This record gives sequence, structure tokens and C-alpha cells, in this order.
Amino acid sequence: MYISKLFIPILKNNPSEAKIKSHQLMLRVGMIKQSSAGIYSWLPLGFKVMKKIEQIVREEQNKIGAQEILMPTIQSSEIWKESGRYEDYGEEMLRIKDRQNREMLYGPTNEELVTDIFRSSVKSYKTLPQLLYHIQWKFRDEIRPRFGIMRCREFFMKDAYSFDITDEDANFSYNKFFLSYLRTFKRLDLKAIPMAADTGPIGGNLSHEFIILAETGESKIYTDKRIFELDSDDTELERNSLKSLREKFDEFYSVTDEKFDKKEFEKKVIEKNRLQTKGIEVGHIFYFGDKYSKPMNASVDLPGGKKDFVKMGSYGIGVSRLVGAIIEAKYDEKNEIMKWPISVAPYEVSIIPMMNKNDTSSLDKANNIDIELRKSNIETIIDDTDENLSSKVKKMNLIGAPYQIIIGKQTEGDLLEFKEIGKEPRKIKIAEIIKILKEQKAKI
Ligand code: P5A
Repeated sequence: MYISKLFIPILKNNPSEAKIKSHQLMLRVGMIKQSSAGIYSWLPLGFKVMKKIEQIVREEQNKIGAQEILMPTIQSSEIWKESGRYEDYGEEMLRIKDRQNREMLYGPTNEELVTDIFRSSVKSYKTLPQLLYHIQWKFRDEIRPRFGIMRCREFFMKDAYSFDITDEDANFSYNKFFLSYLRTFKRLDLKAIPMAADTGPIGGNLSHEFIILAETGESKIYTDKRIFELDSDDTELERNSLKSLREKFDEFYSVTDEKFDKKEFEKKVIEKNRLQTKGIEVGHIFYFGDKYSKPMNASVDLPGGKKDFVKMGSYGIGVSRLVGAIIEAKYDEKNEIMKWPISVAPYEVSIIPMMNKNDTSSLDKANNIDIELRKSNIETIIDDTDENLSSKVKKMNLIGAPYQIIIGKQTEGDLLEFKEIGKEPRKIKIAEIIKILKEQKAKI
């Protein structure tokens, strides 16, 4: 694709209203545009990245056996009155009246709606467990929306819900999501750490937030540094293996500030392993037993003829927030270089020809390279403008395709100037470039 034909409204300088680097970059390269306080339109570049993140999240949900559904954004107040949360939720809930004067709301989360779906069709323990998820817009009338799409009012969330009959089974479901979250964030090239957290308006007594470290994050965290070395590598989707994985992580002190206890921290973590810093919450999982199923009467028949309320959990990932979180983790603000992980990059290779008046040979070469790369399903962007080479490179450094091919004076015959963004260029043939990219993509 020629950059001149794309809708990428780039700004010359950093916008002054943006206080953190992800917000700056997103406005600077036209990924989003604010439409009103805390509400954004997603422009092509931002939307492309968000859709790729969404797809990775979806694949990892499917891998643990969760089934995708789609619930509406507008909900009836009735079910929230049944659960008792209609009043409790407070001013964060956007309440609406329809033309029949019925009380409706823009969903901030979906525990009630999914419980209503479940109770209307599942009657027997035989169909359990059920893991359902959807990826849908949410609205929370945050008192202080800030940092662009990091804390906004309308945001895109993956929310999943589990239904089981015993606490033990419900724990198994919880652990499946625990694993799928570790795998999801790894594919996004993020190190997200699970931390014991408060449950807030969702409720329950077991909860982990998944947090990535960032100075600009809004969550204060206290951890044992050694937790960063853990991985989910060979965990199988099986009860004991998942239990061990949870235990392996839970063994290390790792909490957000609501759960922080100075004495406990100092007792459990020796000084050199203590880490007290800030982070961004990219996911949050909850177990709350029958908090919703009981008041909403969602029960199933048990083997002996008795009935019981199902045990539920809910599991959220901030899909739109992740776009900002990845930028916070990967953007070198000082040198103005963004390198998207290849798994979510809006383009994989930028082709930057040096243009000379009346001489189209560089652009012709760029077009030929583009054809070759696209044959191998590599996503490209060509800078076909008349700008000089250095301003083109600067622009592409902000757009952040992880690889660049520069066609300039240095280009001789078959050898192309190829570089991984931020690193030294090397001269290699197109076939080798394709090989490198295929290898990188295969790792996703
Ligand atoms: C879990 C799924 C829930 O809502 N109910 C369904 C539970 N959890 S949560 O922690 O409140 O939100 C889940 C994730 O959504 C992102 N998020 C936000 N992103 C942008 N702007 C906001 N205002 C916002 N609020 C929540 C976070 O990533 C959070 O972990």
C-alpha cells in the first residue's frame, strides 16, 4: 500500500494534550481521534493493531475451550435489579430510557446478561462446564477519563464467564483462564504478571490482576522480583498441571496496593528481591461462586435429583487498553522509534524508496519488492511521497513496522538495505528477507 493513499493523519509534533507516551504516539500517527471526553474513534492504523490483538485474544480463548458469543451493548435494567447491582454500581453506569420509558443501560460488564442467557437454556449438570466469552464495547462513565484509550469511557473488552457445579471444578475453569492469559500476553510480547487483587464491584473472594510494568501505570504494585522469571511453558490443559502453575505463581508475594501489607511484604520477601513500582492492568480474573446465580436463580439439576446454583467466575482483558500498553512497553520516546511486536504490527515491513525527480527506478524497485513480499503474505507499506529519505525514515519509525527496506544510493543489484527497526542495516537479498520474516512470524 502506498502511504499517500492511506488515511494516516500524521502530526509533525507531539500533541500537547497527551501526558503519556502511548497517548502521544497514538495521536501523533493518527491511530485514534477523540470524539468526546473519554470516547474515541479508531482510525485505520489503530484499528488494524486492535483487531490483531483481538484475534490473538480470541485464539487463546478458543484453545481452552471457551465459546464465542456476542451480547449487545445495551442491556435492560431488570436483570441488574435482580442481581442487586443496579443501585450499587453507581454513577459509572450510563443509564438510558427508551421511548417506552423503560430503564436501559450501556453495559459496563456482562455478569447479569450472561447469567440470564445461561439460566434460560442450561438445566442439567451434564452440560457443565460452560465457558462463554464475547469481545464487545463497554461503557463506564469514569469520573476522570485520562491517558487516551488507557482509561476511557467507551472501551473494547474481552469478557468471559465460567459456569461449574463445584468449587473444585470452578477452580479448574479459573486456572484455564489463568493459563490462557499468560499465553495471550506472551504472544503480544508482554511480560504480564498475575497479582492478587481486590474484587471491587464485580465481587467474590479470589482474583488476580495481570499487570505489565510501566512508570505511567495507574496500579501500584509490590512484588517479589523472582516472579518475573516464571513462565507457563509446558503447562497442559489438565487439572493438576494447571493447579501447579497457579501454585508456582501464587508462591511469590505479588499484590496491588489494595492488598498490600507492609509487614507481610517484609517478612515474605528478602530486601534484594523486593520490587515496589507501578503497572498497567491489562487483564483481571474473578471467582465469585454464586454471587449472581443465587439471586438470579441460575441452577442446574444434580445427579441425585437435587438442584444447586452454579458457581461462576468472570475474566476480562482490556483489548483496546492493550494497544496503549504495548506502546508504553515498546516505544522509545527519546529516539522516536516504535517497534510493534510482529504479532500485532499494523505493517510488517516498510519499504522506503529514495525518490529522484524524473527517475522512477527506486519506486519501480519498491513495487517489485512489494509484490514479492505480498506473495509470501507479508504486510507492507511503501512511502511513495517526495519527502527526503531521512524524514521518510523518521515517519516510518513512528508508524512502527518492525522491519524496513531502504532503497537508496546504497542499493546495488540484488542486495537490499534491510534493517530491523532501531538496529544497524545489513545488505541481503529478497529471498533472505522473506526467510527471516517467515521465521519471525512462525514464532507467534
Ligand atoms: C471481568 C470480565 C470486569 O469487568 N467482568 C467481566 C469483569 N473486570 S474489570 O477489571 O473491571 O475490567 C477488565 C479489564 O478491562 C480493562 N478496563 C478498561 N480499559 C480502558 N478503559 C477503562 N475505563 C477500563 N476499565 C477496565 C482493563 O484492562 C481491565 O483489566
